[in-house]
Amino acid sequence: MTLKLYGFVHSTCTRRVRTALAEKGLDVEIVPVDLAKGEQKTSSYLNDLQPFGKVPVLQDTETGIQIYESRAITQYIATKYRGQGTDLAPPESDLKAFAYYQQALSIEQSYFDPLASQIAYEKVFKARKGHGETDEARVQSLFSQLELTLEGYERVLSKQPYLAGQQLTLADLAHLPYGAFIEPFGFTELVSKFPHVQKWWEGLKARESWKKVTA
Ligand SMILES: N[C@@H](CCC(=O)N[C@@H](CS)C(=O)NCC(=O)O)C(=O)O
Repeated sequence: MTLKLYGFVHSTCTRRVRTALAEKGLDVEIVPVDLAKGEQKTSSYLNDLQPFGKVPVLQDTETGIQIYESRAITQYIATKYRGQGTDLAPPESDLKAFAYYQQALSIEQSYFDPLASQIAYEKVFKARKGHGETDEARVQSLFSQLELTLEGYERVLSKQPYLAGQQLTLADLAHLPYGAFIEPFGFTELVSKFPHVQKWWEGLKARESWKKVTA
């Protein structure tokens, strides 16, 4: 198989990549990396695959390219397979669309991911890593900050269906793994306060790609 993905199938970042692959209708060989056993911290993994000891990593035997960071991987997939499956990112040559796409990518990484991933850490990963109990006051504070963030999303999404404009892009899909992860801890309720955000969110979750990844 042309594409090999080192990852842990249920990990949020691996799911981000698998969603983009599914949108493109691409098959991938998953090479399991057992995070619980610390396989991502072995010296061969750190030296040969991912210097920071994280998943996922994509190897493309056709181009010889090996790349890590889930968002960079999805951009690579969107660019290499432009014209196949869902178009996930505008080209640089479309100056306006590209500018708004970069803006949307930055929104997700700056305002959404830090809060959602910290909630996931407090509620699940903290205990799993032996770092202690959930700090519920911190979770509440993170959710309050996320509410202010979603107010911004509501302003954007009341004017256009997707974060970058009229078309779905990787910037929208990038929200799925952590958004779905924190749904049971209060995200579903929070989203329901914002009609345009809710429509956008439900639309993302209903995509065949996401259903495939979470099946
Ligand atoms: N920014 C990176 C984050 C990678 C990351 O944090 N991966 C997690 C799984 S979602 C991981 O490998 N955790 C294992 C560890 O930190 O030891 C990306 O998007 O790929």
